[in-house]
Amino acid sequence: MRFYKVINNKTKEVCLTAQINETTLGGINYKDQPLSSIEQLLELAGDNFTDLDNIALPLLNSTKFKINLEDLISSSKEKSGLFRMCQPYTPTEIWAAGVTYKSSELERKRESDTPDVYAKVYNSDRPEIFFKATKERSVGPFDEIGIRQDSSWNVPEAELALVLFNNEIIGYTIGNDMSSRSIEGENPLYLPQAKTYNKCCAIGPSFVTASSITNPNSLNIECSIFRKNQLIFKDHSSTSLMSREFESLKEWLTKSNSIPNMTTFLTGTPIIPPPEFSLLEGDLVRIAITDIGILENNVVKV
Ligand code: DO4
Ligand code: MG
Repeated sequence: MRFYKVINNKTKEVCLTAQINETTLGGINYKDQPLSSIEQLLELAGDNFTDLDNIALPLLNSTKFKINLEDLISSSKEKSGLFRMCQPYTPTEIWAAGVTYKSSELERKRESDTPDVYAKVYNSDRPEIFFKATKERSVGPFDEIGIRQDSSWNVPEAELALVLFNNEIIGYTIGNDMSSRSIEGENPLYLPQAKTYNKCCAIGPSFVTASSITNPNSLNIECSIFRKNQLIFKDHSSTSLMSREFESLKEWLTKSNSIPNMTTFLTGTPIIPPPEFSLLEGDLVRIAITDIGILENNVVKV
């Protein structure tokens, strides 16, 4: 099942919805009250937290609240209308893995004065894992994402993100691991500054349960960038090209490291714009992943 969180702009009420069919979302009600979050649904699920679809289905059947997905996308984008979507849940901590695709390894080696560290990590058992963002540094669909004032070379990174609960992968979303290539390229020890700053990560638009994605290893990832309404970059790839297993990444993240429920784990990017490309303020980044949707954000300097 694919879940979205919807806010009523007037009353500020938040409602958890799930996709009923191609075009329609329905609110999830429990005892005639609307649920406001996936976290509430997980609480209801108790030990059956991996079975969210079956728990949500009867709660969805009795729904009175229905909204057209395209209308919700338009009103969220244009910041008009009664409803808008927001982050599908609260990402308590955001972590990320890097150099998990050959394309990423090749690009890091190109940008760096110390290329061998990237070749080593690509070929090692232990993956590169870094703390990416607190929830306060992350944004949702149609929010602004940041590029740093002190960075001259900035890119989005389109990534499949795992959502973890009780150390298990309970679902997926899209993550944009915004990155400064000039800062990271100067010295790999600057990685935390290249990766973590205000508005450095976008999450959304939906939370999709693990059981409703039959094969997370064959999802298409597409990234497009628009400047003044013109498409200036577009590329696509697939999670099938990843060099590591999602379960294994999760095992490495959780070794000697307790993570809170709803930790979100970005799994690395297969798409990197060419070296001459850098994001500018006002650009629009659109990331699409099969079965999850489209995550769209405008770029601002932070
Ligand atoms: O080593 C730098 C980070 C790599 C990364 O974020 C990625 O491959 O997605
Ligand atoms: Mg990345």
